[in-house]
Amino acid sequence: KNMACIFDLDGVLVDTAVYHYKAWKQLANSLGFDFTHAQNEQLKGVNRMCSLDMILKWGNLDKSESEREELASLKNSWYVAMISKMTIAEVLPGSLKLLQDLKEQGVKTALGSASKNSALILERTGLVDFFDAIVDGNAVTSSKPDPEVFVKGAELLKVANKDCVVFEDAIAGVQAAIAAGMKIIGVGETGNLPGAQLVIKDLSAITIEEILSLYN
Ligand code: G16
Ligand code: MG
Repeated sequence: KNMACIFDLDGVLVDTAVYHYKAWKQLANSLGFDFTHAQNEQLKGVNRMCSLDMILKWGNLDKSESEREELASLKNSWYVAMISKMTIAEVLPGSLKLLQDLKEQGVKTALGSASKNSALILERTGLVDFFDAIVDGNAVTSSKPDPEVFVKGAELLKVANKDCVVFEDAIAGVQAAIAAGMKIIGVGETGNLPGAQLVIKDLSAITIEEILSLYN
């Protein structure tokens, strides 16, 4: 079957969500406020500038365009310092095995990430060679929940949208995959990701057979 698997990066393949959280929290604190864990959930999958805008709103702060650019690049410098030290140990359970199995069985794969730092993360963790196509924050103009990132992946793989399965940990990402007309396997806590066909704890909890059975 001409189908494909499209993987989100942060929170699905690698454990970088914790670094985003630390860096955004440090930025908010430096501006004199804080935000909750529940608020942080809303930032997942959302691109850098949109995340900053949400955070500034929570802190009731109004900033000019140039101040916003500065704050975003400050957060990014802290984040990049953290991910520069990442190792293969931060690849989430089951990710490597599933990517290996998919490659062995000739199932096409794409990365569908909002991050502009995906190249560094894939290089640090040794995952880059498992993807037939890479679509990240540098390749799109609209952020999840817009479907652009996944639609571009399907186009590059030459697979119909309806024959793509998206693996996502974020609400915004699940919404993007729904808008693209794709199937969704949620990664994380059940109940957190309405709209997913299936929610698993991590990628060790799924096999290729189970992925293919979504089509029956
Ligand atoms: C990720 C994260 C988001 C982050 C975004 C942009 O997306 O989940 O929290 O804001 O990328 O990242 P960067 O600042 O590195 O460009 P995904 O889609 O991989 O989960
Ligand atoms: Mg994610």
